[in-house]
Amino acid sequence: MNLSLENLEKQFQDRIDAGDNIEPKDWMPEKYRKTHIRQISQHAHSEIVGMLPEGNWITRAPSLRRKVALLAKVQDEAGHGLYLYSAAETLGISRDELFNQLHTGKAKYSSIFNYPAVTWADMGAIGWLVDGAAIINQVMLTRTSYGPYARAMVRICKEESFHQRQGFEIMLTLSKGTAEQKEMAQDALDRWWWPSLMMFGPTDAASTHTEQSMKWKIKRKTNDELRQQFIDITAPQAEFLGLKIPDPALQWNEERGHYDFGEINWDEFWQVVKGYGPCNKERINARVKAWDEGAWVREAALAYAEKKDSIQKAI
Ligand code: FAQ
Repeated sequence: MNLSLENLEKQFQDRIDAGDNIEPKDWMPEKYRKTHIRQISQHAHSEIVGMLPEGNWITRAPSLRRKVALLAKVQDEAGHGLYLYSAAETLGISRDELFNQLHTGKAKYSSIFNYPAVTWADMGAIGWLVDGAAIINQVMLTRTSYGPYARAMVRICKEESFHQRQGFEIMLTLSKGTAEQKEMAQDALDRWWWPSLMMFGPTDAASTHTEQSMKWKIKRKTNDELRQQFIDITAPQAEFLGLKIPDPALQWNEERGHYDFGEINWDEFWQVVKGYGPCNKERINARVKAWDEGAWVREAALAYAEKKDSIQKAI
């Protein structure tokens, strides 16, 4: 058997090309493992940090029904974070290290969560646009080549579609409400539209990882393809709501069979990614505070596990 690195890499690529899932104990190139740790952990951190803008509105939801739905959604996001941290751990990195990377700024999380949620309509816009964008990306990831990540995505996508609908329903209620409510919905769309498009990452030309990630079927579609898909689905929904997407260049292009759209402000995107967005500091401080204040819970859980283990051994 030829176990040279070159041959192992070729066999690995053959498996990917044949559509095999890669499982935790399978041989994999170090870069494949690292790319997955980076992407899955960025995704997990996004879910956990993503709880903050909405968590802020649970106590101020306008009715019991809205409160219950929002609470369930935010709890789902915690669950998504946990599946994803578990998937990342199968690649040989500890949960403590993953959190440490988030708290020290070594690991990224989605740019979108560095924007503030200032009105109730933002709960609608986040569900409709942010979860809507997340689903487009994540449906693709149900077919990603790493088994634990792909399987986590199947369940996450089911929950995300409930999230998207609860957001759309908030927008629908507001846009059919009083003039003031409709104005709130429009204002939320104005503020969340462009950051939602940025969630898909830089253009394909500026993306550092897309080419290799497509070869390894980590990604099945490029950033630009997914962004276009999101715009094509969302533009008619805005029309249905009677709201105007804040892009004068947005227009259906019969020839391309897609919507044309205006230039994204990439300077803003990179500023937010580098830590200079409106809420970056606030978000990280909130996560570090939660980690510090939760130390006693981790210690108690550990002490309980050790005690249980020693009783088990003594029997
Ligand atoms: N924000 O070469 P690429 C959610 C970084 S979940 C920050 O194109 P890649 C649920 C990228 O890391 C939302 N950084 O990278 C929810 C790389 O930097 P690095 C999260 C970004 O990985 C809803 C550099 O730019 N979803 O919302 C962003 O091939 C509501 C070059 O970029 C996922 O994480 C960004 N937007 O493609 C929760 C999905 N974009 O690491 C609560 C999984 C790019 O080399 C409420 N991730 N960067 O230092 C992916 O599919 C991919 O990682 C992409 C980026 C598509 C995000």
